[in-house]
Amino acid sequence: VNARLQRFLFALVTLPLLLVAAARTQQTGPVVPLPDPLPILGTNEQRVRISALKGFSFPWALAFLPDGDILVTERPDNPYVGKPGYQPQIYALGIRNALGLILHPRTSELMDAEHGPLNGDEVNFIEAGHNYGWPVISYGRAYGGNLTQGGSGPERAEPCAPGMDQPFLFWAPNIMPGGMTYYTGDRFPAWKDNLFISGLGSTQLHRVVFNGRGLPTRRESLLTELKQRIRDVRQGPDGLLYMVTDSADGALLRLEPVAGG
Ligand SMILES: [Ca+2]
Repeated sequence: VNARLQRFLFALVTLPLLLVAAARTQQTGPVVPLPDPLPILGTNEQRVRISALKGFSFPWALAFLPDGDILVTERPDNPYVGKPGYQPQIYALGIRNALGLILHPRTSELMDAEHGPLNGDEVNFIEAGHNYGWPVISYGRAYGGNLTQGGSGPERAEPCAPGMDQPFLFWAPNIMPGGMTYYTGDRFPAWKDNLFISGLGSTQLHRVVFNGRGLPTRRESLLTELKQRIRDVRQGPDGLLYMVTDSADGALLRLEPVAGG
């Protein structure tokens, strides 16, 4: 374990809030408390490798996305514990660069918002032992425009394969998701139980509306006039929405309903 990683882990043990801030500068994902209660950390940090975690014992579980393609924890009930050919830390497979990672506030289900290549951004409900497809299948294509080739596209031209989960939501063109929040507050009654995803390259706050059975029915791009990369969106204890923009002159934004509007 290199010194950098040790410092990283020490910070995680002692200063979880600072970790979130520090992690953002390393382009890592958010820390999400699990119900059991164990923290889970998503990251696309290439330099934090699973192999670097061997021999390190944690008082709680971690989840890493070392190359943006798998999610791992050290929970003893992980689905791949004892299975030949699999690292026991693996929780789910086939996840690509998940910058958004939350627990659904009503069901405690783990959800990710992840970047596809050229198109194919996704939101998934992450279940233990499931495979979410990358790099085999995707609704995106290679950055050069080819469906599969070029090293950046999926392996298969068709976007589905046996044993691999379809995304709950996908986008073309991409919204380039940052953070995500499922709104349960009372300050925006029309937005209750909507999903909000911050858009980085798409410079928007993306809203997803669901029907009574939780199926997506409508999508809307908000705040596009700001022309700001929005790094994360959260619901505050006051029921308002807070966002941080992603730039050298970044700002913390609070979204409030207009009186009488
Ligand atoms: Ca997928």
